Amino acid sequence: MKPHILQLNPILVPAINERLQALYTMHRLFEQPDPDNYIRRHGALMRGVITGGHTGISRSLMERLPALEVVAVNGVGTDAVDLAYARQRGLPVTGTFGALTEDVADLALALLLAVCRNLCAVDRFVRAGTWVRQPQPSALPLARRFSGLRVGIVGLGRVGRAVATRVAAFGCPVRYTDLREMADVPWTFEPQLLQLAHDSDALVLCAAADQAEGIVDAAVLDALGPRGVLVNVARGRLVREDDLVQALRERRIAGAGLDVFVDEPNVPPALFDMNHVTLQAHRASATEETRHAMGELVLESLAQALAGQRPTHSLTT
Ligand code: 8YV
Repeated sequence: MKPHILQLNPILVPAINERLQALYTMHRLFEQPDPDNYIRRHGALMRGVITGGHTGISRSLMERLPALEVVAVNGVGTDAVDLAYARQRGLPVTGTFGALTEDVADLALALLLAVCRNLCAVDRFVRAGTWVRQPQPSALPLARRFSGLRVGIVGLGRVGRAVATRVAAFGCPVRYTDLREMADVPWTFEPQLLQLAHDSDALVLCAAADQAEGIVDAAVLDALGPRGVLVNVARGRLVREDDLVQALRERRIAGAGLDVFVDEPNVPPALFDMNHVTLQAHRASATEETRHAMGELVLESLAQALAGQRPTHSLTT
């Protein structure tokens, strides 16, 4: 009999879905009209869970899955999984570590360039026919040069390092903050986020959110200042969103490029009218290449755990 796997989020790569279907009896909870009732009826069968980084899995759901042997996160963020409970139960929680680094860093760079060069606002200006109606050069404000800006990286993990490498190629001096200084990188460590913001033209958030909720608040935004740009490709809740909206509204920072939000898919409506903000829909890892590689790691983790081995990418066992 094929093992039963509970899937909390869709996977958008057909080849991965085909292999999941061939190997397992898949239960796609996101397609169920009454998920609670579905778990009541089938929860006892589930030996594995596949979930997204942002979705994770609650302790209460894990408690309703008594046969559970593995939680495979199709992502790198495990902040939405109760890791302490998983450890206590001896459950491996796996991630797709390393698979999405390049694409997330690429999107951070795209957002830096988009905000500095007003890419999306100017695109809207052209599409709306405004250029024809207002052909004078003064109809658009001058943009900001990105090359050479001082970039501060918050969280120098795999993604932070990949962002640092990219912006260094644009001639940007790089500083970073993290829980500790890293001896193997050429960039300058700054232990205080407030000081890093003060010394940066652009702050790029690449940190795990587990112990860093709300670290970017009004004081940090004011330290970044009216010429400063904030980019977030990590988690919305690293930022106090109300403080960010207010700082943008009052032009206390110059702009923001945001892929993640506190309450996705809900984005503060105040941001919709701001031309100095570029918005994405949590898309940093959403390329064919990365999602394929992530799917392979999910398949590998399930296979290892269900064969009684410790999954290579387990965080908890
Ligand atoms: C994905 C993410 O959007 O890796 C993460 O933690 O948030 C993203 O890469 C998500 O996990 C896809 O399911």
